[in-house]
Amino acid sequence: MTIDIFCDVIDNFGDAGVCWRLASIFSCEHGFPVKLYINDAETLSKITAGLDPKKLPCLVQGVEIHDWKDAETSEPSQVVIETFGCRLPIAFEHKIAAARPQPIWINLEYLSAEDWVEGCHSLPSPHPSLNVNKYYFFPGVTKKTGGLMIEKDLFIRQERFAKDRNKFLESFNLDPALFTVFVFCYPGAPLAEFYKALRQRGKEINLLLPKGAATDILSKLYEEHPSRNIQFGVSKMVPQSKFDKFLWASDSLIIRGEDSFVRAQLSGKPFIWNIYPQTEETHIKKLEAFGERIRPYYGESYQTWIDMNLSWNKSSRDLTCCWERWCHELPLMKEAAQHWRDHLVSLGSLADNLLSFVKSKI
Ligand code: TRH
Repeated sequence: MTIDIFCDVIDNFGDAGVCWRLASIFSCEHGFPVKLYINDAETLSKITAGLDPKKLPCLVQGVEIHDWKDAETSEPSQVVIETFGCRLPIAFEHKIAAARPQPIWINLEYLSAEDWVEGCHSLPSPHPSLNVNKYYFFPGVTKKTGGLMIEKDLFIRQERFAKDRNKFLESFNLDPALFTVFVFCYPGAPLAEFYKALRQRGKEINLLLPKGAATDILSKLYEEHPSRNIQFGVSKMVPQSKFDKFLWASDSLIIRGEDSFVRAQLSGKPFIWNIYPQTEETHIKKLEAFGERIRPYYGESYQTWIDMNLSWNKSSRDLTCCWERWCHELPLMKEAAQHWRDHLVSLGSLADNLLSFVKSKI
């Protein structure tokens, strides 16, 4: 089965991150020939080892990476995956409609825990002018969605990493005996409030941070208000295959967007989601919808989880107070995070669910 994946990078790393993860799973785990058409290989190169964005097309980890414009002169594969409604080149759409057997055309949507997703998942959408259907496939956290991307060896790799954790943290000059928080968030997050909360709590803590705008803001806060109880460990950006190590090494996670949000859930660690900001507080509705999904798994610690997460995504919560409760209830939330992970595993991996769906249409 040959597969085309189309990626239109809007901003940040998540569009490229989700597409690269899917392409890698199809190529490495299933051995399918995969072509990834992308409009911004420069961004992809920041999270992928061995990709020179100036030398396309190229083969990286079994994936054939093309500039988006190559699609104008290419024939469609048996499966075409449009991601996040990125709209394919018109000429390519016509080729899909004309090809026999007709390719299966999928639109892989953004992750959302909102109720409406279940009603739309896997539905066909007839093309307005061509004789072809596009099927909407939704990642999700319930049985009536496509589930989440989970590599087959993910948990074995996480277990193996445990013995290397201390050395990993020491490589960032962090004391592995201290409570460690991984921070990968947007620069607009309440970083000054967070830093104040850490100083007020006064307990020794490691902050593990990838280079970026949010880390620059926190570093500046540290320079202005040095604090002996806070240790900074700053890392350069690493290939996506190594990103999970940040999560596995830490005791609490602050993550963002979509792909790191998923990886945090799969790590089984307590996490705070700095959701991608949207107009009219649409992102708050998404956060609260996700909260309702995890509520049964978090039980009495749910209120602490949602208050902490709301404090990171809107100003109506006292972050210092939420942080105190968060640290106090960490053991409860760690247990809940692991129950939630078990639930996600029970849904099956998105790649397998997508392949089963495709086979049902052939
Ligand atoms: O970078 P993001 O904010 O991407 C966002 C989201 O995808 C959002 O849904 C989308 O609408 C918006 O972009 C346009 O966050 P996300 O989704 O966590 O993607 C980050 C990716 O970068 C993820 O795959 C992990 C990867 N990464 C690395 O591989 N190495 C690194 O060192 C770091 C820091 C990240």
